[in-house]
Amino acid sequence: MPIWNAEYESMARPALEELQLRRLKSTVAWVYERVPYYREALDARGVKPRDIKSLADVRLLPFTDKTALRDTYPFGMFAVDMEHVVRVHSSSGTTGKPIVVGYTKGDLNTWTELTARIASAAGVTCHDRVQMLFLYGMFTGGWGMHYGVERIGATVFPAGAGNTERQLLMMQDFGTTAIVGTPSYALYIAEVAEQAGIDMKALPLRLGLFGGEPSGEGMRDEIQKRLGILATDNYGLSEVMGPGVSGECEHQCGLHMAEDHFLFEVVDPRTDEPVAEGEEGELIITTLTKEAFPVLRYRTHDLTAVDTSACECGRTLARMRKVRSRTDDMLIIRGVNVFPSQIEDALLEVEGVEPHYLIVVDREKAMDTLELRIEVSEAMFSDVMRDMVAFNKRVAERIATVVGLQAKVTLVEPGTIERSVGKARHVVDLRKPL
Ligand code: DLL
Repeated sequence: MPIWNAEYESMARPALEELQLRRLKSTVAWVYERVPYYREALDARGVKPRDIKSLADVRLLPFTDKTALRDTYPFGMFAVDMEHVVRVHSSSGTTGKPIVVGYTKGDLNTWTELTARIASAAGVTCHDRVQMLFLYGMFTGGWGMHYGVERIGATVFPAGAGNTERQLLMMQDFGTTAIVGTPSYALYIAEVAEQAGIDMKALPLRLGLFGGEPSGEGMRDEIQKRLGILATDNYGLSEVMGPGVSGECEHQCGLHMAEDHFLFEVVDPRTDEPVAEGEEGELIITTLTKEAFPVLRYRTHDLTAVDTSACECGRTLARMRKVRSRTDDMLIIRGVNVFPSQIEDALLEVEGVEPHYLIVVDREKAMDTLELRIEVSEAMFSDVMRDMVAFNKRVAERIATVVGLQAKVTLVEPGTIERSVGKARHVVDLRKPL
């Protein structure tokens, strides 16, 4: 299959490293001049942009984490004036204080190139009709993939997430050949289709590009079998760009990383020391070409391992193993990133909620479910049904506002949630690894 940008995707490693070093030096100089946060962080370590002389010198730079991005909310990490920012996105999950990221025209062009790259690696061509199942809006998934697919010249149906019956109707009537969305939604579509008696394998659908949440080989097999397609995985995060950071080619043997635009490190999260190739650790990303929102050594909290061996497709870009877990407690529920602490804060704001609660995440017919089992005070645990229903509604509304997810709220009698002598267990994730 042809490579979208063979010049960069199949570069010899020495030339790639030379390019990375040049770009790293200019990124460090760029943020030092333009972003007070980075200038202070570099000064505090006694590091000047001129100290970056080799790629290994990236380790002189400070790590950046979510806290820094939150503390500078909304635009404090932008390295250009707003007049040069043409698009803003934010991380999913919070309406409280999301992480806000910006793009210049140049950034959008790079982003489009990189999503075109992964769509093309999966096999999308100008002959495809691509139905977008990702959310559009502040989430990077919809828009990010949309422009890349369009650049390839494929026909895009920007359906967005949800309304599964209509999605199926479009797939049948418009002759959709590829879908782009979360793997769990793809599986849900397969189930709805089966119930409706639609034979997906008889449709022209042949490809699926999935990402935004972890999924294993078991999930891939299911999707491929039930939809009759080839399914590839792609990875990214808003803080460094969105989708397009890495993605699988048709050989499905790891996600080719856009090393010409990002410098990737894998470190042992306990010691912060680099791990050997093939060993698992936390992925750390430094952007090399971003203008509006560059990041130095961003801690993704995602666990993976890197493989630089040759791939049959001819790309020389290293591949990262599918991300299956994280170093922190972030949950991804129906594609929305949620920290248990956010749920706790929202819950405790509602009068009558006791700090004894359990967050139960499960999966019903391939769709994630969120249930909150909450102990209410003796006074609240009234037998007046009307009061209980109103209380339930208040809690569910609060969660929907803060976290952006519909939750089932179950009130339980005081004293019924297991107490713990050590760390309280607030989250039960019953989803079986797929
Ligand atoms: O999920 C960007 C994206 C959209 C990637 C569409 C691919 C396709 P965020 O909402 O900021 O951005 O969430 C980023 O989601 O740190 C991972 O923990 C997780 N994640 C994203 N893609 C994958 C994947 C988008 N393919 C966070 N496998 C990341 C596993 C993934 N985890």
